[in-house]
Amino acid sequence: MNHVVRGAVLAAALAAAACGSETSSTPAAPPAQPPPSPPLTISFAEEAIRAREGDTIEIGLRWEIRELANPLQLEVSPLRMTAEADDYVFPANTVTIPAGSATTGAASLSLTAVSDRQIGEGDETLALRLAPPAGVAAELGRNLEITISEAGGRPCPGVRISAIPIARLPAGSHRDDSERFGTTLDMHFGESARSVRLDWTGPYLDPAAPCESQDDDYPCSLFFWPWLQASPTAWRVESAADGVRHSLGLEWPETEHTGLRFRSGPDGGCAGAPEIRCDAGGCDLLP
Ligand SMILES: [Ca+2]
Repeated sequence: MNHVVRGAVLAAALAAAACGSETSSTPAAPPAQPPPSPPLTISFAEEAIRAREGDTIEIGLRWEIRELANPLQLEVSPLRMTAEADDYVFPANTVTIPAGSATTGAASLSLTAVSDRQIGEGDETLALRLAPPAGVAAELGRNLEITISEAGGRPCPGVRISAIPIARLPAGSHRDDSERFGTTLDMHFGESARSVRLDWTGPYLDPAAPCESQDDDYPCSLFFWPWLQASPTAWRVESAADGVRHSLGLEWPETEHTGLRFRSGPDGGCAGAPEIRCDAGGCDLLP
């Protein structure tokens, strides 16, 4: 063995020794341990609830306690999505979870969807979130989503009315190119409302206003005063359970408001002169 070969054998032996030394000095990694379980698990009984304006709904909560030395106050906080603060009442938003070991429990809170004068709000949503005290480790369920649906209004006994949320109409949808809004009123007249009457509330062009028509097909001589600026776009009438149902589409200039006024006919049927008024902010029932 010449010195070159002898050097290579020595280097290989040293490398093998070094490798063997490293292997024998590194301890094997311990097996991965699962993370410790939180002392309790809390969740809502449901993931979503639908409520109608005027309804009071029950919010169910349930928990599983592994080991809890002291009772704790759990906060349930609302997260507004499209709903406003005055769309619901949520008076008690804390729950006391008792101390315990290897046990389960449940509780409930109530939330009321407010019935208001707006009759065309569409669906509104909020969520409820669980929030244990700071420093308490807990496994939390998903937020509870609550959808509040429009209940409409009752201007007279036996009359129900609701509207779809108003929408700006596409440009050029009206002959005079004015910016306009539109909605559809859904009205049900029960048997007890046979004598109720309706009047348009406007908007009407003021007879004293100067006529500005530049359209040869619609000269000022064709205008009749008062000139109603709101227009029905569709009107469907059909018999329904206990009465008649009207679906009335209407549109009006965006800077104005339009609507209907209810009143008694020959046989009475309506106290006062309640009014449905629609403007850029929506449709309201006025007493
Ligand atoms: Ca409403």
